[in-house]
Amino acid sequence: MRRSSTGSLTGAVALAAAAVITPQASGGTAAADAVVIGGRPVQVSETPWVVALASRDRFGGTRAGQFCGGVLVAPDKVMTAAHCVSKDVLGVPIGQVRDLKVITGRSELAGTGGQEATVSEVRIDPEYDAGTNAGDFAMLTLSTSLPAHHAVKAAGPGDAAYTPGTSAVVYGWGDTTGTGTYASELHAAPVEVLPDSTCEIAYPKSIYGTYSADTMLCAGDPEGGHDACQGDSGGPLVADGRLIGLVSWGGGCGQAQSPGVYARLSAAPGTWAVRG
Ligand code: 4AZ
Repeated sequence: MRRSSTGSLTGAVALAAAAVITPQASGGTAAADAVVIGGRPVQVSETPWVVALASRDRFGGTRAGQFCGGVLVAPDKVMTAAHCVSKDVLGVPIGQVRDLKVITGRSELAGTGGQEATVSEVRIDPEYDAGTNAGDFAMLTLSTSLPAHHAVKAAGPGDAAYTPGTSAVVYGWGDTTGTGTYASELHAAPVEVLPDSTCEIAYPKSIYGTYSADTMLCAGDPEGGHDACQGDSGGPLVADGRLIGLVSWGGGCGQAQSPGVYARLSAAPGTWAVRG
């Protein structure tokens, strides 16, 4: 989640159950989200469901316009965080971002590998609350389909992968240091699913958001050092080969007392049919 330099949440996204993107001119720039702390470079060929959201118009061309992560959940469906497609992040309403792309099959953002898919539709969870960060889910429909085996399976409600103590991996091109060092190569960091009580204690109506296990999942490194960070938002948290979360928010990056908060996959809108 992007926030102002004072650490408070900025702006609110106008909610729409479904907004069809229409090409329109856009101008100006907005700061990008970015990160993975304590990770290692990985090849997206091993994890073809990890995708980058990009707009060169909004974020410039040096890192192919990457500003968030996403995850392929069906041949033509990409899940990301609702806040990633908010005006707060984009600087303009999503419908005005005419060059929104989903980059697949490219580990190195400076390279030309893989594909850049266009997006035909953006849906935001109608329950998304930009104040608390609850329901931080969005679903993008791609104009072209990718191979079905590139999609990841999602963990349904009650899946053992949500159990605290489970080892998980978070993926992204975001900040690798917490000080604005954006990765140009995809990184992955090991974290563990933490008890909800850990995030309830860390984030009781905090300036960053309010933790609620209804739609959020707590994960991190109890000792600090491994975490998602700015620019990783919308990207996948995977455990036992199944998608359990999307990078959503947290207080800073990589600090033991401030775990990462993820959108809990099992709480995504039922009509989106993203269960494994
Ligand atoms: C962000 O600003 C962000 N450490 C994402 C994840 C975390 C913190 C910030 C979790 O996009």
